Amino acid sequence: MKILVTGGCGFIGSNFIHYWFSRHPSDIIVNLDKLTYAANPESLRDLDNNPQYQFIKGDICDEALVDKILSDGIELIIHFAAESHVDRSIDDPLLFVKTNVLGTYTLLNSAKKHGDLRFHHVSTDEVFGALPLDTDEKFTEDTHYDPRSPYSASKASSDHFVRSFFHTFNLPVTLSNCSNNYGAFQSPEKFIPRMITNLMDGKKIPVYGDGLYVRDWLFVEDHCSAIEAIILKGKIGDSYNIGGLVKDYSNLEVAKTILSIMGKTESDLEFVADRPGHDRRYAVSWEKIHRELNWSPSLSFEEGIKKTVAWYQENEAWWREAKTEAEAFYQRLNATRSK
Ligand code: NAD
Ligand code: TDX
Repeated sequence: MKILVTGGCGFIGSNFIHYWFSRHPSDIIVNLDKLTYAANPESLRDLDNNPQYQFIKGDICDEALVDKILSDGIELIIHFAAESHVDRSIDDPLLFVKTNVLGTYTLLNSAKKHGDLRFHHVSTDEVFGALPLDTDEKFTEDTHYDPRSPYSASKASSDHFVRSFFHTFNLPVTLSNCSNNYGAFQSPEKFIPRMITNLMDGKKIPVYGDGLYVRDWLFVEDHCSAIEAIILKGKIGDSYNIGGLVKDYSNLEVAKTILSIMGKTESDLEFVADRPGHDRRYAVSWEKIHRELNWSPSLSFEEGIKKTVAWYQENEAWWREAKTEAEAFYQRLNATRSK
């Protein structure tokens, strides 16, 4: 099978390409990536001499380029490319509209011209809004959309476009809405790698607000196996929620776990200004994908976080440059937040 992966030089896309080749080595993967600040081509350096792999630098909003790629035998699109950082969406919402909404539309429209092309859209649990802290409630596939940041609004809009192309034009689509991923190759601007790399640099962990925010942590390789299950066995037109093997951990608890693994103390925590519109709690029910496709997450948070800390400790060359860029962004952001 010949597959187009968009955003394959980002965190989840690069993990997915490694995962897919390990399981389907005779498939061909074409990776279309604009190489924004979030990309790191080093994540896929090991594929340089793999004849089954092709990299194309380009923008998913470039319709002529997408048309050309799709006309060359692509049978399946797995769409990861996006602006993905909530803090950046507060800083520059229009960029999120362009890439996440217009970019997804461009891919859909081009796919429609190429007949029976299968389209899998990778989305987020953030489209469902926020849950209160004091309930066991979880997001299901039937939860109403209630996006609250420019990032989640742009992803929600892209989800609606994907479904509209299924209902109106019979494009064979599937969607997945997953929780917060963590693991190797994640940009050091995101919370877990930011904590680890700050501590390695002798700096403190910046905890937004009271730190009592809850995320549903999903090990990235478990996310990849869930996408594989949807591609191989998912029902066309359906959405699947994907979550991790976790209880409700607050950001503060996650920070303390990392402090303990890295032999640090709570004096290395620093409470900083909160994110505007900060969603309080996410929790995802993965009951449907378990029941229908026999998928479950495999790694506990305790195991996954130890593996992740070890990976960042062993791969400083991978993250160093991106760390400098990320902290320059945060310095600029902090100046606006403390006002
Ligand atoms: P990322 O920010 O690490 O990577 C995004 C990649 O997309 C980068 O390589 C970037 O260069 C590329 N890209 C951006 N704009 C592009 C454009 N216009 N054209 C082509 N390529 C472009 O993102 P990620 O964390 O790997 O997330 C991948 C997908 O998963 C996104 O759609 C995101 O919304 C979704 N998601 C992520 C998480 C998470 O925890 N990271 C959770 C739920 C859903
Ligand atoms: O320095 C920090 N301090 C802090 O307390 C950072 C960067 C974050 N946080 C908090 C904010 C969130 O409550 O940690 C939590 C996680 O933050 P992020 O890593 O920025 O992730 P989040 O905003 O939850 O979104 C992520 O998961 C859903 C991804 O970035 C999205 O792409 C995905 O859709």
